[in-house]
Formats: sequence, C-alpha cells, structure tokens
Amino acid sequence: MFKMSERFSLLLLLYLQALSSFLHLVCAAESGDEVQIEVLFLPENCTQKAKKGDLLHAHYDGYLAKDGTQFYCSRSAKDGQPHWFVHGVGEIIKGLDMGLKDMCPGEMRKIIVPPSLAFGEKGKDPVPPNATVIFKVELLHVRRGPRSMEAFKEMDLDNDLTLTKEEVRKHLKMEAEKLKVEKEESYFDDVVSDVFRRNDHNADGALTVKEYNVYEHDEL
Ligand SMILES: [Ca+2]
Ligand SMILES: [Ca+2]
Repeated sequence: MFKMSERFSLLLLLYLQALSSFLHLVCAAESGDEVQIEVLFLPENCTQKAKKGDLLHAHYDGYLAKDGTQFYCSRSAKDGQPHWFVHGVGEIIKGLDMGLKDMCPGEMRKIIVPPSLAFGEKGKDPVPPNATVIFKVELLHVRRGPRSMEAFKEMDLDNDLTLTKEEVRKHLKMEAEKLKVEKEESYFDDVVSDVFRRNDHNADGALTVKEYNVYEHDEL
C-alpha cells in the first residue's frame, strides 16, 4: 500500500499535470500501428472500465516478442509494489496505455505493442532497436482521476461550473485532512497559485471545465 503522504503527493502531482502529455497521446494514436489485446482473465463483475483520466493501479511484466526475454517486472522492480498512473495521458508507454482501455479491476491482459508505440527505432536498454514487446498486465484498481468531471463537480461547491481559488483550496485541505497529512497554510497557498498559474489561461481567477482540462470520457 501507498503511504498516505505519498498518496497525497501523487494526487498533487496529478493536479499539476500539463496538457502536453495529453496531446502527445493523441498524436501517437494517429500513427496507424496497432496494439493487439488478448484477454487472459475476465472477472465475472466487469462493470467498472478504465477510461481516459482514470487512476489505475496495476502490476505488469514486459517481454520481448522475438524470444520471450523478460525485460521488466513490476513485482521485482524497486519495491515490488504495483504502479499507480493516469490512464490515457502518456504517463506510460503509449501502446501499453492504449491496450488498457476499458479494462476492469481483476482483469488480466496480454498486450502486444509494435515498436512505434513502444521503444521505437532506438530501443531502450535492455530493449533492442525496433522491438515488438509484450506486456502482461494485471489491473488491480480503477479510480476516477482528479481530472475527471466527478472530481471537478466535487470541488465546485456552488455548482456554477467554475472553480475559484477558494474552492480549490478547500478541496485540497479536505483531501489532506482525509489522508491525515499536516501542512502549513502557506503550502496550500503555493499549490493553489501553481494550479491557477498553469490552468487559468485567461487569468480571470476562475477555472472553467475546459481550463481545468477535464478529460473527455467516452460516455459523455
Ligand atoms: Ca464554483
Ligand atoms: Ca479562467
């Protein structure tokens, strides 16, 4: 499990994410190469499906397609913990990210990724140049990410579809309290200023849904 303070830092990091990574993925998806998905295990209850902007918690192993050599294993890397990341925004290898679409907690997939959507012409040690790679993924949890419409609505206390500095500040403080993280008032001032500096494009002191960069979910 993540320590509470680590989870809080992670949430903040997500709040501060720039739009650039999102655009990056859109470009990759247009390159024409395809990712192949094989479902290895599908739980009976498979209703909560991963959407762009969701926070995913997963274990994954990476293999070279040509001879099956394992080049990555989240169970033995670093502390052996599963990874948390935002789905669909370019935080992880593009093809792997694409292969996780609509996956539900408990599901296991084999995802075959062409080099153009993995490590490319150059490769990345120990993955050689132009390598097709295979990921075996076990998805453990799916959470609505902080950039979801749900999160936006939670922060928008007066339901006027814009976020004021005060609303963002209150939300951050509430999250910190929930996770039992103690911070100085100045810390929240800094985070709020940073969020607005990055997102309040017309500098009117309020964030619209568009400025906050809520990911468009398929069903919306
Ligand atoms: Ca509001
Ligand atoms: Ca604004």
